[in-house]
Amino acid sequence: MTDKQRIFSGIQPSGLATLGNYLGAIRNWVALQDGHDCIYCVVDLHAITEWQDPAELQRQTREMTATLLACGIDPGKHILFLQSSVRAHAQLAWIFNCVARLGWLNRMTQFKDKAGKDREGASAGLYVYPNLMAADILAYHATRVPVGEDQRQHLELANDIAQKFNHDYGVDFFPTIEALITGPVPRVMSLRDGTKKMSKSDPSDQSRINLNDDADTIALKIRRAKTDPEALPSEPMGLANRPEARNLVGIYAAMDATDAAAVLRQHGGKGFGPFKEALAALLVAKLTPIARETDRLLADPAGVDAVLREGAERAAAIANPIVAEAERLVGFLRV
Ligand code: AQP
Repeated sequence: MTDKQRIFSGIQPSGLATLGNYLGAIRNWVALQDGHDCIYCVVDLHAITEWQDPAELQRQTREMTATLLACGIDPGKHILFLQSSVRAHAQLAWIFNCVARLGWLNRMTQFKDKAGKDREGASAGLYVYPNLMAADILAYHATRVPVGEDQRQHLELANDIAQKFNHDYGVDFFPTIEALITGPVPRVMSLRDGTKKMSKSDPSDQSRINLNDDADTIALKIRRAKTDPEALPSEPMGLANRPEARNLVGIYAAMDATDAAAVLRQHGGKGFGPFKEALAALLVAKLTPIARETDRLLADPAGVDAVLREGAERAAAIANPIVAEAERLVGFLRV
């Protein structure tokens, strides 16, 4: 690694990567490889904050890794690894559990969203998830974290933890983290409900485009995507209070590297039928090469595992000394 700014980001193997993960995170991760030292992590410790079938978790972990490689993550120049294989994450997270305040965690909206009405039934891991996320980043002294808009609150909490640690132990040890929230579509919404985020763990497969969907599946999901009875407006202002239309136009614009105004200049005034056809064609053209490459990589699971193994060694070489120093600062006796 060099003295370029260090980037850290992670993705949960809690399902197959979705179009939301791609536009909100992965595409950006690939672009950031120019000009930064990047550490990208498949975060299985985070995934088990909600129960995962063990065999599925293993399968999804390999598949997520292959998808990241197929999208263009370059493990030759950067680091791609599995969170549970670098123990430093869990070790630092414990220290952060003791630094973070309950009041801070109580404000986290993702916990409220994910726990839903059954807060008492949620795992303690889900509650302290942001502390582990802070540890993921700060174990590498990473300063820039590309995430979707929904993760901004967790990054603010990570900075609160870093500051309190520095203050409590009278040091200037952990750096300030900057959220990199970019891309024309900060939040991709469900195809079944334009007010809900597209999620890999949504029970309905029809709610999302998976990066491994084939052409027919993509076309069918887009054809069935919820819309309203009006024609498409000719200007972005006309998308107000039309969450499903706004979402589809936003996806089109992001996939075509343009903006909503340009999409509506071309498709405004018409019904959703022809627009959905054009959107499906665009998604098929951009996503099916990724699915093909993912399949090619998965045909050699040992090759995918080797990428993770080598990545874990390089990640541990950075994180272990930083976490050992944090432990020394806390006052753990090493004999
Ligand atoms: N719908 C989305 N729009 C934009 N960005 C998104 N991200 C996720 N969904 C969208 C971004 O993807 C990155 C990795 O996410 P994650 O795997 O850590 O967990 P998540 O945000 O909880 O994603 P999911 O798909 O909704 O997973 P589940 O269903 O397991 O909870 C993050 O940068 C996230 O912002």
